[in-house]
Amino acid sequence: MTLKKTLTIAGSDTSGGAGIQADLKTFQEHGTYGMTALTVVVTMDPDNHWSHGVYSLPADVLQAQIKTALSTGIDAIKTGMLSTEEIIRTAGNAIAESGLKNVVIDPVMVCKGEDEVLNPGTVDAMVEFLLPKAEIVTPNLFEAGQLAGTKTPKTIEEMKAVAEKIHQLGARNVVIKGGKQLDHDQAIDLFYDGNTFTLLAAEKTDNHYNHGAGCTFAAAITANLANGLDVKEAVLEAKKFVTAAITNGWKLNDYVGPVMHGAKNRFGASEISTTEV
Ligand code: PXL
Repeated sequence: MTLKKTLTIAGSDTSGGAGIQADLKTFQEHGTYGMTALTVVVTMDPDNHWSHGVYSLPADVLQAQIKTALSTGIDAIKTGMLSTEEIIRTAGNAIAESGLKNVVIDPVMVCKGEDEVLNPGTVDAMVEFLLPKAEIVTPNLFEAGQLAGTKTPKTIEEMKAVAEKIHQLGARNVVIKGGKQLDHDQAIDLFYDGNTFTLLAAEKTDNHYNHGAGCTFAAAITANLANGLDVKEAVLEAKKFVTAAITNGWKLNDYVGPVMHGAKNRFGASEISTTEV
């Protein structure tokens, strides 16, 4: 039996909920064979309120990992936390050389609870080296505003305008994760394929244990593309997967509660509704 191969170019979340750990768990749940190219190691200090340490790997080490993985014939690639401009350029150029269409860009700029953009200049590098290669880009509200060079969208109309801008920058499809943050009675994401805007809505949960939700959503899209779904179907199925994961999020310690990556396959998918807007 051969498996579809999925590669994540991302950081290690030592606590296991986000980053490559989320990606590999999610790939596994989708029956794809996960591979990794590590960009950065993130640690958490239990003696200092779980504050994050961020340790970047050299770009040539990243380059060598991507070369290894691509040589095996990858079906879909996802990018996550890319900590420096050089790392972003290295990833973007390698993706371009691969000629792969199934490219999911999760433009990670902050970890939950830490509110700095990772590094000045990384947003410009993402726009230059990653967006033009994206089959789909998966920003949250803050990241969407940063990529579009506008303020953070707060309404569905503002999300539509920002999605159009990001599409013009070269991403073939855009899904903006409104999640629970929008002033709406459901958890809303907006999908745009260059023609049509579709709202994806799930019931809001009052569970605050959602660490790793963004990585898990993008990894599920990546696996779904590798498994042959079209982009919209891949996004819809990923939303069902991540909603189940969030609904079953759990407390790891006093600081962090990860999603349960395997929840959909154990407890069933969550209901999602779609509406064109
Ligand atoms: O959730 C964003 C994220 C992505 N990647 C890594 C992280 C985090 C947040 O903690 O550690 C490696």
